[in-house]
Amino acid sequence: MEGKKVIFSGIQPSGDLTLGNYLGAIKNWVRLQEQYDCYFCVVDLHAITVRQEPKDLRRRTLELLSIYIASGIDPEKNTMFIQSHVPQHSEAAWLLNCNTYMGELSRMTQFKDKSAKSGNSIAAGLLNYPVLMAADILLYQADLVPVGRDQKQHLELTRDLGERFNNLYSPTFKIPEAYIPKAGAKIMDLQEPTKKMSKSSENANGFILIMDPPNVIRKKISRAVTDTIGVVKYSDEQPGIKNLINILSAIKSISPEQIEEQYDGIGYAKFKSDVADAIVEELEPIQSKVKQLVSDKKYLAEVYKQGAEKAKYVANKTLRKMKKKIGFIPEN
Ligand code: ATP
Ligand code: LTN
Repeated sequence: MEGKKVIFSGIQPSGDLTLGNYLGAIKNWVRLQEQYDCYFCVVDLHAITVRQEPKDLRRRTLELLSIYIASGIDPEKNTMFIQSHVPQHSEAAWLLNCNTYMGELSRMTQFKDKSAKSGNSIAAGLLNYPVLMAADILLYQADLVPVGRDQKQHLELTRDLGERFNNLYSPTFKIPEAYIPKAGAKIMDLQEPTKKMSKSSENANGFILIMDPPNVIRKKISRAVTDTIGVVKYSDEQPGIKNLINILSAIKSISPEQIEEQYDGIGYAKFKSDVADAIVEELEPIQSKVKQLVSDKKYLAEVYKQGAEKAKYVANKTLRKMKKKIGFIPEN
């Protein structure tokens, strides 16, 4: 592991995962695991910024870990863990919070969107959440953070907070870069292709879940909104088709231009059925592995315990430095 650059990323166990989460994040993690020292976290502390039913949170946390493993992230080579098992994240978040401005948090697009949906009782955690995300990343001295495009703004804040601390005290944190994939960076809603595909969307036809059965995937793709132009072209005037091209491009690792060429003169029905086949082919083996893994609680426990042990060691090293520099008396 020594000498390898460090990657940190995480997903919240706050709902069922979509094809957007898979193509924007997980699929790239699988690619990156060979070259980097990777930490992949199930960020359960983030999930409680919105109300969670305890039994659903428990089930989803283990299902998410199973999805990581089933997608091809090797527990032997990577550190996979559950955020709440490593209390250093919460502690570092508090320290960073004291150097974060209300203004910069209330400007975050995701906060504005999500708080608008929360009515009058907006949890303070929803505002503070990007500080916890910064703590996640900075504690591991991460070089790269592979995420979808919607997280770019949070990454910029992470960099600002890291630099601020480094300047205020002395160099403590590595300043991380976002790693945003070319093809799957922003998968759009199938019914409203100008909106991000999101698990919290009201119309289930707008998203594909990683665990959707093949017939459901085929139905959702065949109903995906397109246009009346009739050519498979990668253009902003055809957001529905552009989204389907992005999906195919991310799954098959071929460029949008190649897809345009391949479907020159071919109609939407055939194109859609090929996109659906590609998704099914990609997700089916993952689904069967997830089903196996979720019932193997003992194995999952081995993975997350081992992961937390390694994560705690690394996180604690950074946290100790932070506390010392701030002026706290070391315990020993
Ligand atoms: P919600 O959709 O409920 O707002 P979310 O899916 O954005 O939540 P997470 O589950 O934490 O939040 O996202 C995990 C990762 O998936 C992040 O890296 C995020 O950028 C990525 N991601 C989420 N949606 C998409 C999408 N539609 N396209 C590409 N990447 C996405
Ligand atoms: N905020 C992210 C999830 C997240 C994350 C992280 C991603 C929490 N901590 C650290 C990368 C690195 C989101 O997608 N909602």
